[in-house]
Amino acid sequence: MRHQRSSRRHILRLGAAAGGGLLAGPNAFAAEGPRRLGAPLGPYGERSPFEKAVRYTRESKTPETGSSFTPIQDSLGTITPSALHYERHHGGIPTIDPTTHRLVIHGLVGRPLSLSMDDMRRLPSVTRTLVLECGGNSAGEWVAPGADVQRSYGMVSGSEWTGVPLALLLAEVGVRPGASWVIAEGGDACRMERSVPLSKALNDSLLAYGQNGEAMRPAQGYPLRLINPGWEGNANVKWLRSLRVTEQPYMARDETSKYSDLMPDGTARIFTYEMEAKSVITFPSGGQTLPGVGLYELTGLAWSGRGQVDRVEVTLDGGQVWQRAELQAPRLPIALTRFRLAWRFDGREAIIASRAVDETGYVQPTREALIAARGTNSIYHYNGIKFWRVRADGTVTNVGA
Ligand SMILES: Nc1nc2c(c(=O)[nH]1)N[C@H]1C(S)=C(S)[C@@H](COP(=O)(O)O)O[C@H]1N2
Ligand SMILES: [Mo]
Repeated sequence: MRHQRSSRRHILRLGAAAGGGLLAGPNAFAAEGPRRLGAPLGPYGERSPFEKAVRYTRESKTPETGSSFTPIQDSLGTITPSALHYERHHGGIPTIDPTTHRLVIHGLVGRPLSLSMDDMRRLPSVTRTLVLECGGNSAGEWVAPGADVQRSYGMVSGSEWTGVPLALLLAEVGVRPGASWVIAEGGDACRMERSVPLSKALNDSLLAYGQNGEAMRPAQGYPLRLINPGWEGNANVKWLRSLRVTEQPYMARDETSKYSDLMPDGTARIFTYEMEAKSVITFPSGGQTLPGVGLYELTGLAWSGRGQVDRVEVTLDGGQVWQRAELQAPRLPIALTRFRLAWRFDGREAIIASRAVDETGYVQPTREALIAARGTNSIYHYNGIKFWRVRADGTVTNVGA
């Protein structure tokens, strides 16, 4: 497969392709007036007032229980600004004073602990860049492909998280023989609880307090949240107040009636924590319009809960020919991975899609293959290949709705 790059040929033809609009003439700076002094300095930064990208929030009669969606069509690179991280809460965003907040670690342990945030911050920490995706992201695609990438794929974000490895604290409290689960409980009104196998807790679970270089936002779980790398968003309990070491899973609401996957034969898969490889083209995507023929960057995001994205392949002809996109380096495991492909739109309809392959060799399935395996009642863990139609007039719609 040929690795297509932005070649010199593309660049040389750019001015001509854009109808001369990019050619700088002798009066290129004519509209520039005299320069005035700018605004003074400020204590906490704001983005430019010209920038308008916002989270989309579905209207709800119970606004405390809702979701908001990251504008991934406007995202650049691989880090989601904390202010645009998607949100999913089941009981509103609690206001927690970090000076009084405590994390209690108890149950089948030798020495139960109650830790303050100062205690947490004192301990050896690690930082990891990770993708976080709601298990219900793209749930609508099971039924009908969505028309807009933010609304159908925006419950995914990428952050740099800083915190204390859970393994370190489990060593401090001394896990007793027979223990095999850790039950995490949040401090919000819904009393969110999830069961985490001890093997995961000892492997890479993180008790995070930092996000993108500062304390995490209230919506993300301030002052402390559990991060389970690669696992469905729901298993990343926010506003963490208690960890109970047990012999058995808790069989909590959010791992039985919710966040379990109903299969075609009427059985349900439970504890399907891992998010499998997925990708989506964010430009061009539904609702956007290409202003004309010429050179564009086709781009999107790929990720896998199992490790690195090995490659992303893009089709421009509805899935007959696939070519490799360029992947942004470094490719971090379990992190958003941006892919890019220089693409010349020639004014003919193009049916485009991306397909991610992760380091385990897992290939993102087609929607048809996914539905053949899981039916259409699963709700969670949709990761089918997403097709967009770029029409001759440059408008972009979803395919198959
Ligand atoms: N305590 C608590 N933790 C929670 C939730 C919640 O409502 N309460 N929502 C979960 C769900 S369903 C998801 S997808 C993620 C969302 O995290 P975010 O809001 O930081 O994106 O948090 C999870 N952790
Ligand atoms: Mo979720």
